[in-house]
Amino acid sequence: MKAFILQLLLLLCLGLIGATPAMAANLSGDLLKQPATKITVSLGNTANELKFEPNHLELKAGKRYQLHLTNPSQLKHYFTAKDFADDIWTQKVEAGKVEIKGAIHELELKPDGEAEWVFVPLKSGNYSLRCSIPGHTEAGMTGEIVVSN
Ligand SMILES: [Cu+2]
Repeated sequence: MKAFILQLLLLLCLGLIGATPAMAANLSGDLLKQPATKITVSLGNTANELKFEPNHLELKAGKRYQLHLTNPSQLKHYFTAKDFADDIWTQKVEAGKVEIKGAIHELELKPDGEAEWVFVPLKSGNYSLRCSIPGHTEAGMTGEIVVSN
């Protein structure tokens, strides 16, 4: 854990001084060697119900996750958890043949869309998740992400 925190501090410092991605990747080597825990969250379902399945996630700070997001419905949906996104280190988001590196705040998934979000939660906390399409949060398309130490 101590090594992890040191690495993180280095990463954060490098972020501030504008380090090259290669330097950051080198320093985060140990984090990247950690096998990622796979979690799948479905945005909506085939019955077009406005909900996340599951709508409750329990994560550990300092662990690496591969969050597989899928949208099996006929509507577009958002995965919006901005406070959570502020408190994680995103390694990448992969969608189709594109990999996006760096901080991500929100993802929109079109019908039949899929994306992988690989990240490490940095802090414990309770974070809210919602779909920010008008009417969807109100209809119950919400969730909770709990990060513990
Ligand atoms: Cu939605």
